[in-house]
Amino acid sequence: MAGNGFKLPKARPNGPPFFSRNQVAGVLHQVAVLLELQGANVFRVRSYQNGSRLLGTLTEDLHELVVTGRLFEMKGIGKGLGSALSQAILEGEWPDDWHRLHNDTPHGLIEMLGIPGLGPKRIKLMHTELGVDSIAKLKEVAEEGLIAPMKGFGKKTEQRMLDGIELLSRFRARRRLDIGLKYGSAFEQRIREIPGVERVQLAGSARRRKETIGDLDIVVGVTPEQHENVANSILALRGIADVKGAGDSKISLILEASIFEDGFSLGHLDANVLQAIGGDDYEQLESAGTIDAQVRLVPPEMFSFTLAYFTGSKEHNIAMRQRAIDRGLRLNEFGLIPEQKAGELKGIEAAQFSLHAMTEEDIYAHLDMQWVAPELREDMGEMDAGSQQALPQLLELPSIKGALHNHTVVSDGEATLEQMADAAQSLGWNWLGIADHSPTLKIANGAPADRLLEQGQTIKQYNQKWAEDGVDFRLFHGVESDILSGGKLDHPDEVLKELDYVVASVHAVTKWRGRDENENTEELLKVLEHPATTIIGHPTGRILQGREGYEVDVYRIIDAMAEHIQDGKFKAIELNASPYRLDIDYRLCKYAKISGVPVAISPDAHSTRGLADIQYGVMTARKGWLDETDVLNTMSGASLAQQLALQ
Ligand code: DGT
Ligand code: CA
Ligand code: ZN
Repeated sequence: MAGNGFKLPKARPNGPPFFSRNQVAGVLHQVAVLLELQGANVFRVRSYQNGSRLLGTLTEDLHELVVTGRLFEMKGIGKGLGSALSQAILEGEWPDDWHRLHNDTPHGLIEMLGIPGLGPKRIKLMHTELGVDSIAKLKEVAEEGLIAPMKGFGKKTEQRMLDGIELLSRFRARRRLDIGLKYGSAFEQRIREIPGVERVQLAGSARRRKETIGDLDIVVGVTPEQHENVANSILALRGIADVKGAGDSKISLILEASIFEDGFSLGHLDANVLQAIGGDDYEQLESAGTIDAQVRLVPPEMFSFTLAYFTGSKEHNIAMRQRAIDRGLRLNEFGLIPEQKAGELKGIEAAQFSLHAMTEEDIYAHLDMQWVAPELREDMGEMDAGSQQALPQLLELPSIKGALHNHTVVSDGEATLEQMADAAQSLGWNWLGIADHSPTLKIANGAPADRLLEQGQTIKQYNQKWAEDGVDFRLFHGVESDILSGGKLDHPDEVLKELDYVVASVHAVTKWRGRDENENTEELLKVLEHPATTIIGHPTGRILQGREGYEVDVYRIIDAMAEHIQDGKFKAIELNASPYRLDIDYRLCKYAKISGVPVAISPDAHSTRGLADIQYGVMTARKGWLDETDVLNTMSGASLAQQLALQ
């Protein structure tokens, strides 16, 4: 998190200039913060802050300014600062007292800067008055109520700090899949551009599309001659906040948001989600966040073995290794080695006897197996299926023809009906479902019945027009109905019967979290009984890194859906594709599949851009073993219309 990049940058080897303007501006900002943490005189602090701001907005070349001496003529750059900067730019040396400032500041104080809304001034105060020198200590004194009585702090500030600590700890541990993939693909792309790199591939949990990522694992294939060059080039890539270790074949790094050329942005967030995930502090945390990356450099002939090993999961690897042992083979990150030939040799030494595998398919084939898609490598049945050539033909993004749960300006969406329909058509979809929020959900501007019905009329007109013009596109009209007390829907039956479908969702999460699993499940079963209910939306209510869902037995919900389907009804379970939710979980997808209950992948889009979240739904569906026939999103508009008419 913030704080990792808090150190003086190393001079680039081929200066002058030894530092870029951005680096110098960053250092001045750090010095100002460190001085503040030490309680230095405000004028001194301000001079560094001003210097940093000045450099940040400079239009002239800094090196040029130093060489010509014009730097000293600039307003706001005093003699002392001017000489320090000249020395840095021309000789690659930062002043000794800046080094000292870094060394003398307790690391814990710098770490505390990562807590949203907490600045150096307050940290300094708490340090002097309460001896707070780490996040752990801050938590302790805040919980004891010692912060609130301090002048200028108060109860609210104290609580905000506790919330901030909690939020920070969640973001430190893991990052969401979408964020992990953003960093992972940006980093992979940069490595790919380095001359001498033969192969590069993201491995680990990101490749397996887990819902959250601990750290990124990247495998690079490079010849021994190019090894050193490539390793050095990787270390020089932008976006690296810190190097934790650089050995012969492994580099451990911390990546930060400066890896993204166009900056880091999150896009529109649904109010419910934002609230659960930390409100306005969330965006600050997410963009100040970092992610660890482990890079392995291996010779090209070893690449597939290393890739397979670091793709994991650990459980899948163990099962694979056992299968190899049964065939007299030793499987590891270096190769697939006949025990007989390897004898006493260990590790990389033994790899000279490895069977050849230029692709992962080759490795699996050596073990008499079908190639297992990375998403399935969780030791959840893929070993058996793979050895019986019975793995599913996993769903792919281009097979998606539409999605049912999306919002417009009629409730809390950003885009109009027309804009959403256009966006769906540009994605190549044949249909789109609109399910705006129902009246009870005030936070999401839930629409009253008359506005909902009016929306239905507009949809009918568009559908008619498309049909007349021979355009293969249609809109379905639904609602995302809140589930009210007693398992009731949020509109009277005569309104509901005008709709093509209903997504029934829980939003009163606090209340639902206060009840037990059985009560919650019973209520969902009740909603499901209503003939208008088609889909249960985000069935567990979890927000990844935000909050746990309410307790609910989704297995029973799926069982009940299966029964309704046998009675000739049409019901589906939602896989909410928002990367904040991924709800239901991939583990439950497989259960829906074997129960014959269709999965509705829902981007839950609140803007045209939001439709693209379908990709995370497809990833999760694949991880849950789903093929084209298991999801309703691959149906043609005509057959979906037929099914919905069964309701
Ligand atoms: P993460 O980073 O927590 O999201 O999850 P992974 O799966 O990326 O795990 P990570 O980064 O600790 O290690 C990457 C892969 O390396 C892991 O999926 C399997 C492999 N691996 C790591 N440690 C072991 C181990 O002790 N035994 C085996 N068989 N494989 C391991
Ligand atoms: Ca990992
Ligand atoms: Zn919802």
